[in-house]
Amino acid sequence: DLAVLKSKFRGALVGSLLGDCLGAPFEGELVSSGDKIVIQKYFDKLESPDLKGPIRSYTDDTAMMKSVAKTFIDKPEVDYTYMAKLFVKEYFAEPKRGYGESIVEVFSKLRKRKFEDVYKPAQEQFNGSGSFGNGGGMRVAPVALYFYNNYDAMIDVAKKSTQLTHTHSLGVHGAVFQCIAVSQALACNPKKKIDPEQFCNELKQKMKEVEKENDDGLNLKVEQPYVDKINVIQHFLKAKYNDELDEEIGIVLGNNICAIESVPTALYCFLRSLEEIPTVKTDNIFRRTIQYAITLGGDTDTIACMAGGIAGAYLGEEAINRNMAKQCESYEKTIEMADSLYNAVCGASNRA
Ligand code: R7I
Ligand code: MG
Ligand code: MG
Ligand code: MG
Repeated sequence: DLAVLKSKFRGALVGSLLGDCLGAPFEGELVSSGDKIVIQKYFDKLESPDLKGPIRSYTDDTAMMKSVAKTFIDKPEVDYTYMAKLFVKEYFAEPKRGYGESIVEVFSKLRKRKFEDVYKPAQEQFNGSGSFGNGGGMRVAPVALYFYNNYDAMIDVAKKSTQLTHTHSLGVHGAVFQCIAVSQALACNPKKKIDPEQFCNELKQKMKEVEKENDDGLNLKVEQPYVDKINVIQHFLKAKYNDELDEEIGIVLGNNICAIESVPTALYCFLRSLEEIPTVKTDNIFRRTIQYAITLGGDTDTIACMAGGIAGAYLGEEAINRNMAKQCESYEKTIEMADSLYNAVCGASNRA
C-alpha cells in the first residue's frame, strides 16, 4: 500500500529528528532513577498542545542525515563527492551542532584538498584505522528508504556513504546494522505486532553475511561483534523488564558514541518498547521508544535518533504526536524531505 509506505518514509525521518532533538539536552548525562521521573514529565509536557514551537534544536545527527537525503534527491545516481561537499558545507555553515570531536578533521581536510580523493581523509583518522564512532549509523535512515526495494544497493550505499567519514569496520558495519534495522521495520505491517525474536533472527542472518569481511587484521575481540550483540539483545529481551536491568544494558550493550556500543542498544530500545515499560508511562510505542532510549543516558541524542528512526519506519508518521513533533526544529522540512525521497522512489514517473 503506497499511502502506508509514504507515511513510513515520513515516520523514519521525523522519528529520527525527534530522537535527536529531544534526546540532545540529555547527551552525556548520567541518568538516575530520579531522572526517569524528570524525563517522564518532560515528555508529558511535550505532548501538550499549549506549547509553542519549534524550540528544540537538532544536532549533527540530523544535519548530516539531511545531506544524505539531499544527495539522493538531487543526484539519482549516488554522487559521493556531492555528499561529501554537502557534509562540509553544512558543517562550516553551522559548526556548533555538537559534532564528534574527530570528524571535524575530516571536514577540514576535504575542504583543504578540494575534495580530490573524498575517502582519503576518513581513512587517515586515528592513525589509519579510521573512526568507529556512531556517525555513520545516526545519518543512515535515508539510505534504507531510497533503496528500500534494492537490498544489495542499499548495503553498498550504506557502506560508501559511511566511509566518507568512518572507515573502521565497526563504524561501517554499525551503519549497515542500523540501515538494515530501518529497512526491516519499513517492511513490517504497522497494524501487526512485531515478533522481536524473528526480527533479530532475520537481522542476524544478514549481519553474518556483512561481517564475513571482518578477517582483515583489525584485532577485533570477537569475530562477528554485531552478530554477538544481537545475541545479547535477544538474551535481554527474554528477561522480564525491571528497573535494574537498565543499568546492565548501559554496561553490556553500551550507551556511548562508539557504534558498537550504541547502534545495537538503539534496536534493543525499540524492541523492548513494543511492550509496556513500567517506568515509561505512555501507550504510544513511538514515544516509549525514544523516551526509554533517553532514560538509558549517555549518547542520548544519537541512540534516540536511531531508535526513533526504526520505530517511525515501522509505525508511520501517524504514530508520532504532532505537538511533540512541532517542538522540533525543521519538522516541516523533514516531512518535505521524506516526501521528496518517496517521490524519487515511488513517484509517477518511476512507476511506468
Ligand atoms: O562518529 P562521529 O560522527 O560522532 C558522532 C557522535 C554522536 O553522538 C553525535 O551526536 C555527536 O555527539 O558525536 O565522530 P567521530 O569524531 O569520528 O567519533 C566520535 C568519537 O568517537 C571520537 O571523537 C573519539 O572519541 C571516538 N572514536 C575513537 N576513539 C579511539 N579510536 C571514534 N573512533 C575511534 C578510534 O578509532
Ligand atoms: Mg548529535
Ligand atoms: Mg573521525
Ligand atoms: Mg550523540
